Amino acid sequence: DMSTAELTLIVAATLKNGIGKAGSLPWRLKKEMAYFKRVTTRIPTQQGSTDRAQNVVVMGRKTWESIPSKFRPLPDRTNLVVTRSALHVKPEVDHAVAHTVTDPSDGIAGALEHLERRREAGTVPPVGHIFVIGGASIYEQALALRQTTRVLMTRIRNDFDCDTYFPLDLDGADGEREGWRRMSLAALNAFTGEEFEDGRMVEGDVEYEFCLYERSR
Ligand code: FOL
Repeated sequence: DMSTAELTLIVAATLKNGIGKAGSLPWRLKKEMAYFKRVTTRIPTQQGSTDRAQNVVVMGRKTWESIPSKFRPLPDRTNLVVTRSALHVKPEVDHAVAHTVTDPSDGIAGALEHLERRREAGTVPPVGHIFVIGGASIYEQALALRQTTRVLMTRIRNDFDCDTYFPLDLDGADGEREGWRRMSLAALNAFTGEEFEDGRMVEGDVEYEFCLYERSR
């Protein structure tokens, strides 16, 4: 069931773990965003009757609002917005796609229960991967759950001015203490379905690297 399904965080962050500035992304990286879209959309390789499956993207209300209205709900993915007040997103969601769900209950756990009920009712398609797409407080909630076993981190080498931070230093003592280990590019390719020969990228004057971290349950 959903309440124990593995969760994967996906995030782009600077070396200081900066992820946001003034309610949006501090950078505009076209190829990086294309990677986010491909990876969160691509269905894990099938066994059996999962051919209508969609991945789920779980996000906080502020992240929902940060997505340009022409791009939301993120297409071909079941969008799950975590908020204490259904009023915040409901009018837009009601005009959006049937695959969008909102839930005002207790954080990620409540949202996953909501997803489970929607599955049982048949109002959302079968679930592929579940991605947590932020922001900071949603990442923090997810990192506290043992079912969170992967982080797809795009590490941005340039320094950008940020006011929001990823709540765990994966490469530091805290990451190690909590069991996080950097995996190979082959492991990243296997999980994401990408075919990189090198995870390091350059876009304009910005350098970044696609990384995968895992921990055991
Ligand atoms: N993870 C990574 N690796 N990069 C990100 O930029 C990122 N962003 C968020 C969460 N995890 C991330 C949250 N912010 C869109 C906009 C903001 C956003 C996430 C997604 C968005 O509009 N995505 C569209 C594609 C838009 C485009 O082509 O420009 C989508 O369909 O995914």
